[in-house]
Amino acid sequence: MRGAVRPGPLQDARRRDRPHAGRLRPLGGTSPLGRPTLKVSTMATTATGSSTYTHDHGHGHVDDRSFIRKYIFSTDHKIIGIQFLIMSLSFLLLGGTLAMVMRWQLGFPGKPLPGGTLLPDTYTSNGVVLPEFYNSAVTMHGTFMVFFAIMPLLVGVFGNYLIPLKIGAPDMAFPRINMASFWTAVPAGLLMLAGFFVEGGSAAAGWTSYAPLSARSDLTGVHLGQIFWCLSLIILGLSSIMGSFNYITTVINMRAPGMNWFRLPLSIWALFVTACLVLLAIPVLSGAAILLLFDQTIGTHFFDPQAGGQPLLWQHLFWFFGHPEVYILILPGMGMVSDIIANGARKPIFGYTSMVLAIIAIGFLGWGVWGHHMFQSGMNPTLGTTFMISTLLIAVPSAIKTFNWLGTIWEGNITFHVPMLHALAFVSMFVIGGLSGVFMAASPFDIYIHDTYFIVAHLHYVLFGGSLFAIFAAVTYWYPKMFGRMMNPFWGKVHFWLTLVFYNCTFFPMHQLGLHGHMRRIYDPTQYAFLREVQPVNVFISISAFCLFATQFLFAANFILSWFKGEKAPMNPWLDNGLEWTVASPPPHGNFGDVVPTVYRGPYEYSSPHSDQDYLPQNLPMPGGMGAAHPQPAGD
Ligand code: HEM
Ligand SMILES: [Cu+2]
Repeated sequence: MRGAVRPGPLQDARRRDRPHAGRLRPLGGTSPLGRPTLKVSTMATTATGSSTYTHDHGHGHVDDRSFIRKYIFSTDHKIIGIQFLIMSLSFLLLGGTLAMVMRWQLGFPGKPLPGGTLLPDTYTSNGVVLPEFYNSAVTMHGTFMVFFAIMPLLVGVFGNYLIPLKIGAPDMAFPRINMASFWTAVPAGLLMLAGFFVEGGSAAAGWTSYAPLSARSDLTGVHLGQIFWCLSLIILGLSSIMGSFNYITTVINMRAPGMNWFRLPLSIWALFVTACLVLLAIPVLSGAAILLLFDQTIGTHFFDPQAGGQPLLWQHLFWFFGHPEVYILILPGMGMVSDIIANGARKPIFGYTSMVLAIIAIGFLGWGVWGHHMFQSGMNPTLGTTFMISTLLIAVPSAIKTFNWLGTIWEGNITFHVPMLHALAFVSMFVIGGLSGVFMAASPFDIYIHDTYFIVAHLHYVLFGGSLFAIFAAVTYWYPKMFGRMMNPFWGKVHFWLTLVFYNCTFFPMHQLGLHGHMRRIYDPTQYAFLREVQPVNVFISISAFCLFATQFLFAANFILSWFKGEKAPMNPWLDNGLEWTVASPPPHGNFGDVVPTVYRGPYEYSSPHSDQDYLPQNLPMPGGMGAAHPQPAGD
């Protein structure tokens, strides 16, 4: 039976080991953890096979870092990951609250917002949301969600937490730069937030900040807020760049012996390719934001047509960054979901190599499709067709991944634990979002639905149904490792099912609104005769959205209460093969102690015929060489 599940050799069986794990040489007096050698200077030098690394605070010794160095200005990748988690979940809550303001206005235009009278007069009048505040809510919802919630949740949290643990490294290659990356993201977020408290209010030109609206304050009445938007994203860009080259260096240089490229978990592959995309895409946004900032402050006219500037230049720059950005927002989710689905199905991931190639292909193709956001900008139709074809091409690797996920669960011995439920929802919702993406990629169709609610439906199917479900899957999966306690599975399931239902009730009808011509950014749909007949749909969406928002407090409560009161987590609650599950929950500072783990196989050995259990950890040597994937494991 097991033989039938996997007749061929393992995917990594014929690959050579990597005997010399090249590590960054520790600089004089500084440990690989980036901290100068402290009082406890037991320079334990461990030799495992041919790899060595020095590690200053020996294990079994007291961790004598002060509270501030341990939890605030920590260089430990695990603490930084948790800091990013708390920061981005807070921004997620803020972004969600702004969405509720928008949904109130769209569902019940002209009715006073509950609690609206508490807001300043520049936001509401007798509790009714003012158009200026509506624009600001739309803009800041998108901005906070994309830049300060989803992106740091995927890249900041899981890049930090998982990369060193999963590749068998004590920390990131540059722990201090890693710390700087977090402490640069915080002021960027606060600066963005500050927009709400200055004269003229926050940025209000949409998360895409199209010029000339964003460049000229006489058009929107927002001056400082728009400047803050640019400055904040420039600062956040520095944070992302520091984080991503750290990840890239760590994955290239600090893999444990035997952890060759084709034994890397798909989550690490995805985070690696994502880091490359971040490193190349974010500077484009920073450059564009600097030009926009000049237009706003020192009188240049890069984007102002009245003064000879080019508004389309902004669109090109923004989307040349923006499309790779949407893959930054989905690839880590795809990677982590792959790990979770293999675990939940108790089967090796189907088509590991094609999964890796698909991630790389998406990474490359993502650079050549930005024009699909600009079909309606008056571009030459020949160019539009080129972008249409390149966009259709990118659906191929996405489809390969989907089929491989289906192949993985096919005839699996599925455990429907909470992370698995979220991971399966990710796949299903991503299929819907991907399909509407393929529709929109066809320029004749896109010309019809561009700038309508159809786009809003698509982007929420990929970003909420995709990225956010992947985040829920990953948070619930790695929570026991992060905090040493389990989240409550019953309330986890309640949260999952309610979220799935209300989410679909909220976003699916938006397709219908879009086809009806409902514009994407309008203050009051009832002002248009042709939209009055679909107003009940808006009401339905708004009520569903309120329920969806309320459901998230179940997650918040489960998250916070489990932190203090949850059942104590064992070392390996999900019976997973990854290296992070071979250390305590939570892992000690320095992760693996003095022993560098040696890796003998890939991470997906579930239901292995070579093991009595139904899983086979990556670092477990095979006694007697029986059925070992590698007769000559590295480090032997
Ligand atoms: C199968 C793959 C995909 C295809 C073919 C596709 C195609 C498209 C197209 C053609 C548009 C522009 C529509 C218009 O404005 O008229 C669009 C918009 C958008 N897509 Fe996708 N997409 C795909 C996957 C994704 C993914 C994975 C994400 C993010 C996780 C994403 C996020 C977005 C966002 C945020 C927008 C709206 C941008 C805006 O504010 O105007 N898409 N997509
Ligand atoms: Cu795009």
